[in-house]
Amino acid sequence: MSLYCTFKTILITTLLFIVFACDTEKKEEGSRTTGGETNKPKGNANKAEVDVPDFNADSAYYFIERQVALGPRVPGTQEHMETGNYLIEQLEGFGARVQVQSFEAEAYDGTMLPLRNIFAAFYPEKTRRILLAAHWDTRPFADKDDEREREPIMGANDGGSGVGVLLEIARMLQESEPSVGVDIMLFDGEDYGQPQWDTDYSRKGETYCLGSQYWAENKMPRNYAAYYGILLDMVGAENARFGREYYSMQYAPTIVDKVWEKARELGYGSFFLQEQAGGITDDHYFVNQTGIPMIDIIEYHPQRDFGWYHHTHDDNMDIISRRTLEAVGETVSHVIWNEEGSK
Ligand code: AHN
Ligand code: ZN
Repeated sequence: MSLYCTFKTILITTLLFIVFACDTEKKEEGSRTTGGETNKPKGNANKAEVDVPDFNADSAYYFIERQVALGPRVPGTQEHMETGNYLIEQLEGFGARVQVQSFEAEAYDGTMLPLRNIFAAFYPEKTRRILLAAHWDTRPFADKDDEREREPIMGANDGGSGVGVLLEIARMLQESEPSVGVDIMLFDGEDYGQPQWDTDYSRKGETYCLGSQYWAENKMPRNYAAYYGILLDMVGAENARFGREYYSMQYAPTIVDKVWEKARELGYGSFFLQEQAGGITDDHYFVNQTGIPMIDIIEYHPQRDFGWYHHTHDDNMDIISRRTLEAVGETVSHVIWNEEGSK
């Protein structure tokens, strides 16, 4: 009798062990295929969440490569024109309703620039909407470099990365419908600001963010409103650090908290710093002036300023990291797909 019991106990223990071992193996397999060298708590911490489609960092990387391959996207050039056409085509291909705002804006030096803000609506019938944005133009000069300062930069990170992440999210939106509606705005003319060698400070107004400044004065669609917005700027460099940017904290502190908390939950707390960083006059500043609370996820370190490559020729594909793209893309998509729609 007691021998039988002991045998039974051993048998049950063995069976339980086998089941447990198989289960562990499955989980490890899962995290290996999704994270590579990473060890994030995927699949358990988020089980209570809705089904969030997978953000594919390889795909985002590829969308950056495509832009960079077209050349510097400097307003007024053939490369700029072709890239704009490429982006419109991609967004339409992902099922968005695309509207283009074409206009001319005066640069710091008086040059008239032909610009296009590209607006793509996903699930336009939904009333509660989130606005995602990035700038698609690149800087005409490398004024922080010590050579070829007057030649345009590649802008793999500054311009390319935000757009790359948003094109990947556009692909996911076609595949999987979230509860909220999503709009993607690609602003033009963000990076044509007065270069460092030009010391004429008599000019009035902000010389960066020409596209978002125009849009803030001429909304398209008319009376456009969103529940909140997220701007992505320089979100692809290796070892990027995102401080809590000052204007984001002024205009949309609860959105900053929501996004930073989601990043921490997903295991990306080392990218999204708890510290506050200074204010950046970026596209979100002008969107905020129109009453839409928008945050900026921007590589801007509380102590170290922008990334070391900023506005130099080092801003090319070599500094782009799939791990950073994944940290930002996965965080933003988890926020979106967990957002409740209007009742
Ligand atoms: C300023 O430099 C004040 N604003 C532009 C921020 C920026 C430049 N983002 C990307 N490039
Ligand atoms: Zn820039």
